[in-house]
Amino acid sequence: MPALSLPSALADALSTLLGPRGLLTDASDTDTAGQDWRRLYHHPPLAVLRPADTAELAAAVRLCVAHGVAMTPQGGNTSMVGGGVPSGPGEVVISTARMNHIRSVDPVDMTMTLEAGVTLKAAQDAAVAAECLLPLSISSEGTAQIGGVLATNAGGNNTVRYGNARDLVLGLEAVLPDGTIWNGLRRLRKDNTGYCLRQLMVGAEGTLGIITTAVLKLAPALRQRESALCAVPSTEAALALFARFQRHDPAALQAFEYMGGPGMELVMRHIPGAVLPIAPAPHYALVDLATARAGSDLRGVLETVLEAALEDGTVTDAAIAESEAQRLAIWKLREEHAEAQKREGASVKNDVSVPVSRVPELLRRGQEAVAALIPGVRCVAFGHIGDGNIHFNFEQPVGADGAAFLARDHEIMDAVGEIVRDLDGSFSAEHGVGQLKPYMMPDWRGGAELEAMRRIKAAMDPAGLMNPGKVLP
Ligand code: FAD
Ligand code: 2HG
Ligand code: ZN
Repeated sequence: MPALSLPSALADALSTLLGPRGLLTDASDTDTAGQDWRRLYHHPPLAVLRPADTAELAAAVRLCVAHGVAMTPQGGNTSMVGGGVPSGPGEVVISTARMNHIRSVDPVDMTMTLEAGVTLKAAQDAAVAAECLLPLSISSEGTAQIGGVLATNAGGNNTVRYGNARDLVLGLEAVLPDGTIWNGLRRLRKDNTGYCLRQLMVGAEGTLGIITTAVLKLAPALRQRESALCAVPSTEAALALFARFQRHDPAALQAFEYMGGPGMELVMRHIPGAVLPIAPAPHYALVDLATARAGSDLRGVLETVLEAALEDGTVTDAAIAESEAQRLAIWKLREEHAEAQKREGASVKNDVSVPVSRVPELLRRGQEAVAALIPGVRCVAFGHIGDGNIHFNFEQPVGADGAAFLARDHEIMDAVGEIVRDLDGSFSAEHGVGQLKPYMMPDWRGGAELEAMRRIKAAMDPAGLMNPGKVLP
């Protein structure tokens, strides 16, 4: 039976170690820390630990281990799968919020070294100030922290060009589940020295330890950027447009995003200031071109491809951003999809990926399957179509009971999952497994793969106190 309050000896030791700013036990603080972004889970922790640095964090972990208290690492708490909140009572949350220093940005090495609690937006801004680019972009970047972004191997809008978070990590420092500090803060492009611990920590969702500092790889600053919002008649047409840009100038593509009509309607209904620059359409593609080269004719590339597509009906309407403000306004329509969907009511999310060419079939078959299960369900599909990653979400029928709809989440996820499997895809593309999807692991990653994961977990966290109830069933 887990404790309902911090054991007093542990409370005293943590209080001495962390001080009043580093140990929060008020109900309002623990309540917030126990609630996930989607409001699917709510287990207030016994306390929120907010260490100021790696040494404090490691000492706090050692104290928790000595008292047998489970720990949930938490960054910005934007997980879509309940990863950053406890999976039950009796845990503590270890927050990296105070470990938020950017230690250095090096435009020669093209790296930045920063602590886990730096928000992704602050990290991007620091890179820009040094005339570089941190090429990771997600809608939650103002809140999500580097530790959380790495722990989930976040993807987002620029994966199509630069890869996922994993591809940007050169070095890491982490506190292992027993409180040992592992310093792997190297910034080498080549370093083949045994098992790659940093890549094991990336994507482990905090089950193998807590990332405290990272060295990230930077890209050259962008000199020019062009964006367009296009109406397309079908998902096949969206893919055809993607293929044309790839053929015409693959190096220019920075992002290629898909939005269905219903999701866009929700954005227009719920997001103040959202303006659709073209007539409403059944499907939309957002094209983003960018270059670090001087004197490139990006606008020419955009116009050439769009003109041909408009001529043969691949695109039915398009708005090209004429200023940075217009560019941001177009992107806002895409970035606010998650928030608009939340405001509309209860939704079941499927963060799935399939080979890019199979996206239209996925969307067609998936919609049919879920509509047959729940008449009146609303399909809100959008996402990173250039990576084959669709947020294949379903909103409760109008007027339906939200809780009753959410109670059928496994039915919906499994109906979609069956089709995803048939198309050689994945049930978890970029958001991770968290506490929402461990039940799917035996079916999808069973046998040797899951067994190897269990052995790694047991070797690194024999007491099972680091983020229990996440990833592994
Ligand atoms: P948290 O939510 O705090 O934690 C996430 C996981 O990482 C948890 O398992 C937690 O225990 C662990 N963790 C946190 N910090 C550490 C650490 N220092 N060391 C070890 N483990 C740690 N994801 C995408 O991939 N692409 C998107 O485009 C995208 N868009 C989003 C948009 C919105 C509006 C929202 C709410 C979420 C979005 N996400 C997206 C999901 C989310 O995964 C990302 O926001 C981000 O990667 C999580 O960062 P965080 O700091 O909030 O982590
Ligand atoms: C995005 O791409 C995020 O906007 C959130 O990954 C997706 O709400 C979602 O399902
Ligand atoms: Zn996404």
